[in-house]
Amino acid sequence: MGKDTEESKKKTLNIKDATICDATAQMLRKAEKDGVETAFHRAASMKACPIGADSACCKHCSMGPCRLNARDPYGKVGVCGATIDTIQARNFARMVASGAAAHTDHGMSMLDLFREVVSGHIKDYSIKDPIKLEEVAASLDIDTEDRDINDIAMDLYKELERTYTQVEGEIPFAKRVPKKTLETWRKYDVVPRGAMREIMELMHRTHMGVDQHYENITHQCSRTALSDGWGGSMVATEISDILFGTPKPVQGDVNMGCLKENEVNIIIHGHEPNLFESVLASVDDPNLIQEAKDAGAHGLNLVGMCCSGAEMISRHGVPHAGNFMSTETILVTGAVDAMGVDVQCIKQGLAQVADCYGTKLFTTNPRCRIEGADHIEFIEHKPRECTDAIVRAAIDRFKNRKMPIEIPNIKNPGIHGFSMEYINYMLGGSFRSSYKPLNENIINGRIRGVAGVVGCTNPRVKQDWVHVELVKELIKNDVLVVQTGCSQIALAKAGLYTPEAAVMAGPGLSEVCETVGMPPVLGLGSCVDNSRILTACAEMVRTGGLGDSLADLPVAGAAPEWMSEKAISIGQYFVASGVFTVFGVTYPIIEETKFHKLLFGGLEEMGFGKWGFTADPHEMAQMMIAHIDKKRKALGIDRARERVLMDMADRQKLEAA
Ligand code: NFS
Ligand code: SF4
Repeated sequence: MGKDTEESKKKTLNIKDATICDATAQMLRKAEKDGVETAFHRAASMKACPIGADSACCKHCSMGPCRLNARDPYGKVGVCGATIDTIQARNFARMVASGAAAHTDHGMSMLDLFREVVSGHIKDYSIKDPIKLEEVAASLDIDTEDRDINDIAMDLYKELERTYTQVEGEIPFAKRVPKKTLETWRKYDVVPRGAMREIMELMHRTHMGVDQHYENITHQCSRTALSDGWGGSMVATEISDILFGTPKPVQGDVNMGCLKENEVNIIIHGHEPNLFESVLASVDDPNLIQEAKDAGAHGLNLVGMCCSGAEMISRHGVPHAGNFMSTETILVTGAVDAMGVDVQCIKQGLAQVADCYGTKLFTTNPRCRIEGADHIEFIEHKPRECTDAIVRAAIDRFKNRKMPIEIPNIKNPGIHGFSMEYINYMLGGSFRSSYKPLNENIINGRIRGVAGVVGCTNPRVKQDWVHVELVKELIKNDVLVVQTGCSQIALAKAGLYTPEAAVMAGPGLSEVCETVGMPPVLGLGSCVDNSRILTACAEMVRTGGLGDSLADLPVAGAAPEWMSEKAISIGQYFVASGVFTVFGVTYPIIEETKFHKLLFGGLEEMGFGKWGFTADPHEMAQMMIAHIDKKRKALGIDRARERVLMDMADRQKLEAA
């Protein structure tokens, strides 16, 4: 009986309001027929805790947990006397610490791998992009002239290790930060030392009875977040490029139609590219292909999801089946023979769904095990042991498929794989490879500004809808959009990753796209590749004509469907770098409190960027465009845009006549 009442309390999911992804919707309908529950269903039946949503509670000690009132935030304080601003700032800080820890731990793993490859202990990987190695080394003042590539690499390793372990001094990539931005950071003492130190200090300061001034906590939030953006994440990107190749535009398919009924389907979902690279080697192995054929399959089909998938489509054109909110639903196809996961954004709910459909679910990283999933440890010194075993398990499951299979027949082709280096080359051409043409097009107004639209999907909002509406509105207004992670996949599914999508852009942006042959939306890869946006912005400042600091640039950022603590760390490092950053879904701080005012305005007055919030994509676009226009005006380039649009209108009239 208890179960019945529980069941009857469950709100039914309205699939039409849950997602605009047709494949996901089709699988949600099938899941309901099959009696299978997903995060969509759980979100519908579980209301978010209203006190937690406002960040109005503290459980940092056992005198509490203390609960304040969001409607009267200054009406009371915690048992220790902590005010609402302290409590919110500490909660926010812990999100930053956790998010930054995730990215920097990932980056540190990449760096460990790099060391082992360079020292010859790991033979399965090698330096794929020596040019990038030299460029990164040179950017850190490491001598590259007439030196052995391995010596340069070892020096680079030692230098980059400071990103994590350094106790005093500035992290290596602080050298990439424009001078005026760095001056602001130094003034407020937020230049990161090493990430480990910053995260440790932030955890210390947010302990009961330590830092109880929201402004002081916020500065340590900035320092920790910057150790992610210009530290851990940037190292992850640069090292992955050096080891696995710097992305260049490549054609790739997205969506669930990438699964193939007559092949052994293997999905890799997570964040670290090394696992994926080795599975790629496994599925290319003639012996394993033969084993698949012997089992009656036409071949092995490797497909990515989430961030490591976004990285693999960018680097190799490996097909991508969907973003975060589709990881459970894709198992409902019954066609996934094995799913291998490593770290981050792996729902525990996967185990249950995998079990329902007989999909073999494997964890591979010592940091992440899931009850009910099998664990095959991925050991970098012998990676193929793990990845071959995953492939064999998939073949075995293929042979014994019991479930009826239903694969949504939807596949969206597009061009992925833009990098800071390629944007350089693409716009400048091989002879004058530089950011000058980008800056010129911004100065003359064809491109109004640049927006980074990134981050997760979240079952509290209609999947993909906020991303897609926002990006369409931005490009219509001549804002060039760069993307990463699950947002990139949302727009690729909506068809915006083709050069033909340029017709959806405003007259100025579409002219640039047509001249260069690029889509109006550029995918840069995974969430750690947000660091590519920082590097590109720094390059725009260095190239000249758009101000002296990152805060001067006509750029803005958004994570319209965010859900993870990593997103908060990313948001804070963009804000601390000088960028106006808008989040959707919800914002975990009570409006009109002092801490809120600091994040949403006070920081900007100090020379940083600021936060913004709205759940509405159209309003979000207008906020970002207004900010871009404000920056254009401050740079004195607002008139140029009016002129160029007028010229274009004249020309169009002439053409029409
Ligand atoms: Ni970013 Fe990637 Fe996706 Fe969000 Fe998760 S996969 S690191 S956190 S959900 S974009
Ligand atoms: Fe309450 Fe203060 Fe303890 Fe937090 S730290 S639970 S506000 S007494």
